[in-house]
Formats: sequence, C-alpha cells, structure tokens
Amino acid sequence: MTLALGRSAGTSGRVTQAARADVRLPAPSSTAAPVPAGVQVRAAGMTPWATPPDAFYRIDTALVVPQVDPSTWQLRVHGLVEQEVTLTWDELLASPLEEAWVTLCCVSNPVGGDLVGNQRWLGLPVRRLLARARPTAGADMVLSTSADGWTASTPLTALTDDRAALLAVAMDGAPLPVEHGFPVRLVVPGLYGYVSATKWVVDLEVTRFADATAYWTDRGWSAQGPVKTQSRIDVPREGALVPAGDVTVAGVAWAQHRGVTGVQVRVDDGPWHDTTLADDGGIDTWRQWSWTWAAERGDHVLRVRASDPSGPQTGAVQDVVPDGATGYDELRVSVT
Ligand SMILES: Nc1nc2c(c(=O)[nH]1)N[C@H]1C(S)=C(S)[C@@H](COP(=O)(O)O)O[C@H]1N2
Ligand SMILES: [Mo]
Repeated sequence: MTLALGRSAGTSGRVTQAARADVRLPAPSSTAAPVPAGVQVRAAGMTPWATPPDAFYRIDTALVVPQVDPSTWQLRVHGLVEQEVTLTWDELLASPLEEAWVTLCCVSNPVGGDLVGNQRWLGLPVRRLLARARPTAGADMVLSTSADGWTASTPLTALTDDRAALLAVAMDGAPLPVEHGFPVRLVVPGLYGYVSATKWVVDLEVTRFADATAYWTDRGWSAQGPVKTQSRIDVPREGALVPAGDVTVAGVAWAQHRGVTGVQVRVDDGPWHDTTLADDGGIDTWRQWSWTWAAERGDHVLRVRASDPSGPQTGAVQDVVPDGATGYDELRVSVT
C-alpha cells in the first residue's frame, strides 16, 4: 500500500513538476511596495529578512504531497452566498493579481522556534472573489478545503477587510513550490497558518463558526487563531562564548497586521533596554532589531520582548496548545 502510493506519487510528481515549469505568471496588477534596504540587520549569523523558499518551514498533514494539475484545478465558492462561483486556473491567472510581503507562522511554533518565514506572495485578493459570491447576512467564517481534504476556518472579516488576504499562485516571484501548495494556496496576514493558509486549496465554503469546524479545531486547537506578538534572539547563539566588551545582540519580532513598534532586551534581572529597529517592511512582515551589549564577564541570560500598538508582549509562559505559545525567548551566554 505504502509502496504503491509512493510510486504513483512519484509519477504524478513528475507531471506536476512539468506543469509547474510551464506556468507563465502574469505581471502583478499591483506590486508590493519596494522593500527598504535597511530591513536586514548586517550581523554574522543573522536570519535573512526574506526567507529563501527552499528554507521556508513546511507544516502539513500530507504523507504524500498532493499533486494538483493546474489545467484541471478549480476553486468552488459556495455556502452562504447569493451567487456560487467556480474559478479555473486560466481565469485566476487572467485576474488582477496583487503582490504582498507577508510573514507566515505556525501556531505550534515554540517560543524562540523557527516555524516562521517571510516571503513575497502573488495572488488574487480573496475579497474580490467573495464580492462576486456575495456572502449572506449571518455568515462569519470561510471553511477552506485542500485537495487532500484538510480544512481551515477563517473569520470572514479577515478575508473581506482591506488586508492582503490572497489566493496565492506565487512565492518569491515563482510558481508555488509543490510542497508549499502548488498551484494555489491561501495566505492571510495576521492569522496562524492552521486557520488560514490552506495549501492546494480547492473549495471555499462560506459558513458560520457555529455550524462548522476545521481540522485542527476538531483536535483541541482554538477555532480563532490570531498571531500573537513574539520576538526571538538569533545572534549570538544559545550557549555562545563571547569576549567581554561590545557584543551585537540581534533578532526578529513579529506582530502581523498590527506591526512591531519596539523591541527591548534585558540582561539577567536588569532593566529592559530599547533596541534599534531595522527598517520597516510593513505591518504584515516581521521586523529585525539589534542592540550593542557592553558584556561583562560571567554567565548571563538575555531575554527579549516586542511591543505592538497595544503594548509589550506578555511574559506569561503558555504552551502552543490551544492558540499559540507566549513567554520571552531567552538565551544563555558565557562572557569570557
Ligand atoms: N492542505 C494543507 N494546508 C495547510 C496545512 C495542512 O496540513 N494541509 N497546514 C497549515 C499550517 S498548520 C501551516 S502553519 C501552514 C504552513 O505553510 P508552509 O508549509 O507553506 O510553511 O500551512 C497550512 N496549510
Ligand atoms: Mo501551523
């Protein structure tokens, strides 16, 4: 059974790769605002602001990556709508497509973890598709389904307000990598992937939270999954030995669709110090920061916290279940 699955996936995998190689992406009708040169902190070992697609984290339940042929792909929009809509691949590529930088992260990312990445997506704003379908009064959720039957429940407002919620066909200017959802996936700023980022998407049902539940909600995770404001220290590394004197401390922070307004670092039980924020790539992307520490001999613990417009992130320690981890990322360093 496993072998047979493996073999057929291999064959269709080649077909999908060929179809992917044949895709001619249209020019965006709306390009992303140019990224300021200073989004990147220049420090050895620092995370790239734009995550290379082949280094982008991958999370899904697929044992075998779904192989979806764009020439037969269709998206059905139905449920609590006045007008059912079916969209084909050619219709999608002929639509005005918008480009946006969006940082995607996973609800199961532990504090300090790396299940987060930032990329430039190209796609049809979902709000345009929903405007054609015209959701009826009382609808408050869209249940999206993938070719392999995975589901996500997304608040209708996040798909109809002015944010860049996209039915995406490209990442980093190229068709989506197969494992990241080729040919079409959802990307919604401000929400964890499990309630928004359906890969290999084929169906959107406009419904109500009271009437339907999604894959991870049925397994103990929260129905609502707004991203929590978080920060991470990337430089120096955990357990590093550093010479006394000026040491660069740097990392990333994210508060998608609210924006990072500040990042502070603290040494042991000392005061919080403001760090220098790198240039801003927009409220839907992560933000880099750096701080020069006058390091004194001994073993120290560094902690970080980010602020969004509502204030600093919480230091209360919570596990990833049911709606995302909280607490400060911390790092031990020995100053010699
Ligand atoms: N079809 C499908 N889409 C999915 C998932 C899945 O299991 N199946 N996982 C979701 C989760 S939990 C996350 S965090 C993101 C991850 O997207 P990526 O693998 O492109 O980083 O995809 C989302 N979309
Ligand atoms: Mo996730």
